[in-house]
Amino acid sequence: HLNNRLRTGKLVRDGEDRKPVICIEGNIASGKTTCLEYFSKTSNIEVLTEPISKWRNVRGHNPLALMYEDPARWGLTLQTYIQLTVLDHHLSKITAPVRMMERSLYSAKYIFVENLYKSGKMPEVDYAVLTEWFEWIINNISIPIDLIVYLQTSPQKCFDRLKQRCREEEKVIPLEYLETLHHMYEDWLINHSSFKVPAPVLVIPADHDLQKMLHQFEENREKIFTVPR
Ligand code: DCP
Repeated sequence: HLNNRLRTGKLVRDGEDRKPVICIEGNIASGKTTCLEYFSKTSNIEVLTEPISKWRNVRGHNPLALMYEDPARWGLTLQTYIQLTVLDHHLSKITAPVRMMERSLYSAKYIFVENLYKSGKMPEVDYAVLTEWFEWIINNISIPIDLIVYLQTSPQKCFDRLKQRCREEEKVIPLEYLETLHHMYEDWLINHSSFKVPAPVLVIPADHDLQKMLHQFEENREKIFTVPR
């Protein structure tokens, strides 16, 4: 989709039209998919959910399961592939007046890759290679994001939901893993104490039951869709 260099020198999407892009961020099982589904049913927007099916099956392999089995061996494999599939989403042509997507290239790096490295589960050379890739991408390709909607949860709530949904690969996830990811999200999007935040952040408390969550999404509709560009 890339055929063009703008004045910034960065590659841009083919037929770049600068429609608003909203990224839904939050811990594992924070309810991102529910949020995307709600807005896809009630508005004229394009919704891109995470390509998790690809992460579970790339030419017959399951890098997501491998990563949970042995993060030190397979973390790089999974995260390289995630970076590719998420970049592909960022660069695909927007098919409605607004795009809403699950997570972003930024959280893949600033939360998941950083966590693997900082927790001693990713060798330094793997981290260095992923970081070189990430920095090349953000320095050379335009990845516009206009708003981050942060579904703010407690790690315990995510843990409960994780148990309920019972995804095979995720059975090994302990509460501590969700606590670490939570603190990394908070440092990034709330405390502004880790990495650059690429867009304004709207926080939605997301520990509530489904009915209350849908109500809150509706209450925030105006704020979400009148995002300035
Ligand atoms: N994952 C990962 N590294 C990333 C992104 C995701 O290891 N860079 C893993 C974490 C989960 C799985 O992929 O095991 C899916 O994660 P998400 O939280 O993105 O998707 P959910 O389905 O959990 O989101 P939600 O329940 O909020 O809809």
